[in-house]
Amino acid sequence: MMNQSVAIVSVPFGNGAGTSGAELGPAHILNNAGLPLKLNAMNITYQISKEIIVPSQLPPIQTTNAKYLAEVLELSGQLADRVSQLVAQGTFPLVLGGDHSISIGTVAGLAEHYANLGVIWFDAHSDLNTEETSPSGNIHGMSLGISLGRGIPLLTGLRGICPKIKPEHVAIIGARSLDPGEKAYIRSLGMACYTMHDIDRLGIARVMDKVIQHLRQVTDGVHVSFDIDSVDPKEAPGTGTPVKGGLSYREAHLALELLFQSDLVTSAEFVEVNPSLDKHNKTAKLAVELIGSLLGEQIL
Ligand code: 5AB
Ligand code: MN
Ligand code: MN
Ligand code: MN
Repeated sequence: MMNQSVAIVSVPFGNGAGTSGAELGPAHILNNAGLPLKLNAMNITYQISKEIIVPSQLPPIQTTNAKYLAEVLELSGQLADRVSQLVAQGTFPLVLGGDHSISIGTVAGLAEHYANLGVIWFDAHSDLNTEETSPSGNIHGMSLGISLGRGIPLLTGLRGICPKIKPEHVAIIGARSLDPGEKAYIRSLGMACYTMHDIDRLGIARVMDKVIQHLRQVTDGVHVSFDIDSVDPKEAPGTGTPVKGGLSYREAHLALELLFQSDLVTSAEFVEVNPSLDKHNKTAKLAVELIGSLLGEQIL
């Protein structure tokens, strides 16, 4: 049983991604795929927090290679405020994206409460690009790096805490598409990055056991940042940057079931559901099912 009340925050923001549509994710997860019904069936207490107001058409900020920086900056500040308030109120923040750039705000809000925040980053990608290494200029491919203090100072310096998280408190799970600059950065820091190769060899249960055992010793809170593209496109077709060879339906569920059992997780976000690219709302429904597993849904 979840012993905390869940606070759902909708963030209909898609400007951090190269393909539009992720901004429709929260409405589809809540209304079409029925997240409230799932939580009711699980007897989870929850509140639907006021939707974040998404900025648009702000005066541009000059950058070398970061699209919609002004919008991402404004959004991140708002979301950080909200997440920080929700933690202060004792609720469990459940943030619905939106593209993965929103994690910049989520993590900034969490960092005000956790000096040693753990982050489990489920993703086909590592989102560690800078303006210099990014092939696209899309900020959703830079967001984990920004929380680590790498890249655009306006974003890394948000709320006066930099870095928000430490590399030894991060675990990337499901990676299979890394850019050269990201690989070099991961290697140079010796950051935990469980690729699909590692998951094939060890099995997802052993990977999760390692991650949980390590984070239990070194962190004071754990945030799960779940990019739906970590799951194989057969199960999650509705996402902007799909990569074949991802987590199976059962691997994704088992990973989140084990995280529930660990009792370590203090917040979560589910991002990159893109209803415009989806088939029969399959990906939004998958997100609802996965949220169920993370919050303790039992098979028996
Ligand atoms: B996502 C790519 N590495 O930087 C880039 O979906 C893709 O949040 C980033 O993981 C994908 O543009 C960002 C090629
Ligand atoms: Mn991502
Ligand atoms: Mn991704
Ligand atoms: Mn993506």
